[in-house]
Amino acid sequence: MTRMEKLLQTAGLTEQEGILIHKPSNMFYLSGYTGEGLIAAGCGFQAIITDFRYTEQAERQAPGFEVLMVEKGVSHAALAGRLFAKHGVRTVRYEDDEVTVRSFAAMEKAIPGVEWRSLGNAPETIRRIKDQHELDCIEEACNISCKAFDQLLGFIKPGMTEKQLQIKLDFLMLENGGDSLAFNTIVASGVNGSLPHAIPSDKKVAEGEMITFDFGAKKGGYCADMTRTISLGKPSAEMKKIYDTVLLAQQTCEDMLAPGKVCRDIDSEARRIIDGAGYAGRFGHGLGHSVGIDIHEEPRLSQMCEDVLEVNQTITVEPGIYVPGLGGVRIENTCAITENGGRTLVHAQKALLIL
Ligand SMILES: [Mn+2]
Repeated sequence: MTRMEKLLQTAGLTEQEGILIHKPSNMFYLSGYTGEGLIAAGCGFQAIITDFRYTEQAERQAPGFEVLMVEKGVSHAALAGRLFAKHGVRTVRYEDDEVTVRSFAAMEKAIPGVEWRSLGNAPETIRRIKDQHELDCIEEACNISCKAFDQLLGFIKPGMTEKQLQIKLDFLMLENGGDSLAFNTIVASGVNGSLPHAIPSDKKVAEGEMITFDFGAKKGGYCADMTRTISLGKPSAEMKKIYDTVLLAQQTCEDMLAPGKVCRDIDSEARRIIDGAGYAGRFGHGLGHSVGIDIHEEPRLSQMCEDVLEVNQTITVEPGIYVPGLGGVRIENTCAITENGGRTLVHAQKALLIL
């Protein structure tokens, strides 16, 4: 069964219903196409609607899809409307979490006389379970990221700026085979470590400081996500205690990963360890999230998520402690759920590295 057929099945599509896909990550997942435009599909038909710049690319990337090119005065939606009319579509299911109010108004005008219904999370539901090719891409992206980080370690010296370290790490990820970056690299040194999503700055890294790196390469359309905190010289007793606590929470929760485990319970365990060490309120984000074409996918390891882990899902385990005025520590692995438990795809050292 193709991914598109699986989607039609998951969405429970009837013969009178059609689907519009606007979200780039869903378009890529369903067709392999990475350009602009949209997918219009239904029972017995599937088309990519795009403009002159991408028609040849769409034909190459998405064999099996009809490629329709917009012309002057005929919009993407109008072309979809013609296709739907030809196949007797009366209800259009669309991504109401992606289409803006303005483009929805334009779609209603261009495709008159049909009923509009949400597609819900049908594509994202299928995307939760990764196939072998997807797992291989994510693992390769993680391997590239680890290799880049290993090479970065020999480069880090007191007096360098966070920005210099970010540029070097980004370069190394691309040099080691990354197609692009999964997200903007975070480098946070010393007191900046208390900002979970710090932007690399011109601050110089200094002896006695910890430095947190949160980064990932993208390979074959799939993301890696990893975080390591290292110490430049001997850390203070307080920062060492924070590191040991985060490491214990990370390892304990990674060891808990298994099919059937409730996401919230794993997040609770990290909170129990961190709160118990005296850092209640200093771990203000979820423990983790799934990773795939997008850097943040479902399910999440958080207090809000009662989903149960399943085989061939990916999940990050990334506890942190953030103390304003002092600093912070986060340690993160991307893992795959197997029948036997969690399998980390990130093999960089987790024990405190003192440079
Ligand atoms: Mn993450």
